[in-house]
Amino acid sequence: MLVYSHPDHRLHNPSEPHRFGGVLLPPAETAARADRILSALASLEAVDVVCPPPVDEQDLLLVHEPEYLEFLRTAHDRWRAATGAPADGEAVAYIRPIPGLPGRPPTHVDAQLGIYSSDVDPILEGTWPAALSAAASAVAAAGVVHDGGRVAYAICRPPGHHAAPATFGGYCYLNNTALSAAWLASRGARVAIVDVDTHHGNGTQAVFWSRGDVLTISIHGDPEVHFPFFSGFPEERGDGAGSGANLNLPLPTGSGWPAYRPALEEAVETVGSFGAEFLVVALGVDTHVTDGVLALTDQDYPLLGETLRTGLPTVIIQEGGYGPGVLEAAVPAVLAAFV
Ligand code: Q9C
Ligand code: ZN
Repeated sequence: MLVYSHPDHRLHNPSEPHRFGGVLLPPAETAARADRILSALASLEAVDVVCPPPVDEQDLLLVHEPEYLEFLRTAHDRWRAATGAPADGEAVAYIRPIPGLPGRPPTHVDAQLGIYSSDVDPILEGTWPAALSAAASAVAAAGVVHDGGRVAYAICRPPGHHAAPATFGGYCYLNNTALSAAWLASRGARVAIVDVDTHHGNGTQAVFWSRGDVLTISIHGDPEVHFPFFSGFPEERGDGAGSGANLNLPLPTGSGWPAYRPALEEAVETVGSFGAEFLVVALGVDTHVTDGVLALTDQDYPLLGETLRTGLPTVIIQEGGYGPGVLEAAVPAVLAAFV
């Protein structure tokens, strides 16, 4: 199996703790995650790890607003110039507009951080090149299946599925999953996305909300009580040409394989009835019981990989998965079962 990984991911390695649930927590989405996946892949046969070529700006524009891309590219430099922060400083939003109040589009980088982020994620000096490197892996993997390959896996980090056309959040800056699907769709294909990360793929839903050529399905922990809270409910079905082409399958907190499996089977059936020609899997393994949202265990991931084997050419994009041992066990298990 062809696996894409780019060393520039290390340029985004946040270290500043943030307050969650009343305590300061160190960042969970760190450079070590990709290393952990790479060394775990050594247990698989016939794995070819390659570095992707750079991604074209035109391909990023299939998903993201030009102003947003320009902001991501320049934000850290502008933030340093405006604040005197050091090169290793982490720029984080601390102000957002009051809904309904008139105002002007902000020009100061501190205000723009509040416009272009939905969360408290930082922008580091290397965030832009790292995000570009993940997008490059996602688009290269799409190219493989477009050219007749059966499967390709992209070790994307930072992850992508919480990034919308013009916002970053949930550790995500460029939506790698959406870029891979949009690239295939731009070649005229019908594409389905099945997002098995434990959090709703809100950014991906936003990207394709009004499009009928890309089906988006997300299985996730109940957004009433879990990140990203504001979306992921079953009544969100898409709009206009995209009406009916978005499917959310939230599950109660603590759901294990017995509840997960029917949802995954419904997802796979929906991919079939949509008439998809390609499948893009947003592979988060934060569904593991140790991550506290859903409750899959090591033995469930081979079944998950098997169920995702639809016969369609498939791109697998890495999303979440953090806890000790989880990436190491779950990612090779899914890939081995899929192949
Ligand atoms: N206890 C992905 O899995 N939650 N993003 C912070 C910490 C943020 C997850 C709460 C969850 C983002 C790609
Ligand atoms: Zn997640």
